[in-house]
Amino acid sequence: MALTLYQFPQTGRLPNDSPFCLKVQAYLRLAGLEYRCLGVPPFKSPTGKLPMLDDNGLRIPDSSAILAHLEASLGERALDAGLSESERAQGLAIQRLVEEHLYWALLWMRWIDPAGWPATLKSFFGALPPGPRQLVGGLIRRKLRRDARGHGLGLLSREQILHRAEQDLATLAALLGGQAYFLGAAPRTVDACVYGLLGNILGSELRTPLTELAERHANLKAYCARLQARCFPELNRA
Ligand SMILES: N[C@@H](CCC(=O)N[C@@H](CS)C(=O)NCC(=O)O)C(=O)O
Repeated sequence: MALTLYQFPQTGRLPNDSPFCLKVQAYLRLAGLEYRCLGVPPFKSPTGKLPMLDDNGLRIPDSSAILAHLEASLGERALDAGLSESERAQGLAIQRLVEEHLYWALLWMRWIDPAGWPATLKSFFGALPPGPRQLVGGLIRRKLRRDARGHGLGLLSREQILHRAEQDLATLAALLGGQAYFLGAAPRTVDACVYGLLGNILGSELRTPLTELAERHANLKAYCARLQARCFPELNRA
């Protein structure tokens, strides 16, 4: 397999500050697959979003489609091999909580919240001169504000969004309990999904109010550190 991951250019210490790009990298590391990364703008992907994987010329946009493709290629070595129907259902429910709800709270805190925006602008567009930085950053911010309203979470107040995120994080902490990973002793695809977002909440230099909310849960912090050490040991050495 010759795998190339198209993702946003790396801007901080994490392999990627995009939760969906970090998810795919975490999966590739957990599955022990060799890959290379290319930093590109999102319009390079047919969906206008990243990540996208190139597997020997076959281009696959969407992190979940990428994981499904790789799981099918791995057969018995797939991360989810041997899971029962009920475990797969639990994994999907957790994934949806993280990607279809908590993700939007992080997006809002980074991109829309006036308190978070200056740090986001600097982190993602700091390489641009001040004029283009404001222009390009502002255009993307406007699009993401529209997207967050379309999703629905972006129609709520800041306090309501924080409350929802607090509920999501407490739910994740309760579901994880004392287990090493969400479905037991071994990491599965759901853990790549959760780490993509939780790694961004807890491990990015781009701190938001969600960082403190997540830090209240010792088991989520330990889980994140466990996955980071397993997937990206180079970060622990840095
Ligand atoms: N369902 C997609 C979501 C990917 C996604 O939302 N990517 C974001 C970055 S985290 C993106 O490319 N946003 C660019 C945009 O919306 O313009 C997946 O799982 O890959």
